[in-house]
Amino acid sequence: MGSTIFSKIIRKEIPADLVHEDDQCIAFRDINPQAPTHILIIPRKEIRNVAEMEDEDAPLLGHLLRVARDVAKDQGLADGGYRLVVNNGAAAGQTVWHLHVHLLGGRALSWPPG
Ligand code: DGP
Repeated sequence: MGSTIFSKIIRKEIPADLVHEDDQCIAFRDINPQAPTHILIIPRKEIRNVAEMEDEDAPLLGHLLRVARDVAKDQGLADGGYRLVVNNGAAAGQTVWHLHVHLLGGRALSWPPG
């Protein structure tokens, strides 16, 4: 049994606005959006973050990027551009300890990030 809020979303114990679902991952809208489109892509497998992924997880993380590409296209972001963010660790702003890719788009995004 997973211990984070995202495990509860995966198990459908709490609701989320799902935009994609397959055997390896789900994608849903962030509850606190930082851009007009802000979607989280998360593996079903419980991996705390990139630092704690196993080498064998590399294809799974590649799958998350492939899904991010397809969701971005579905959301109409492919032409204008979008940003993918993976916060790793507290200093980077990670607050949920289940690996997730943020997909942000629909506005101009400045660089460098805060
Ligand atoms: P991070 O700071 O990188 O760990 O991002 C965690 C994100 O998760 C943050 O943007 C808010 C989002 N979030 C936290 N709890 C929930 C929830 O219950 N539902 C949804 N949809 N998003 C959540």
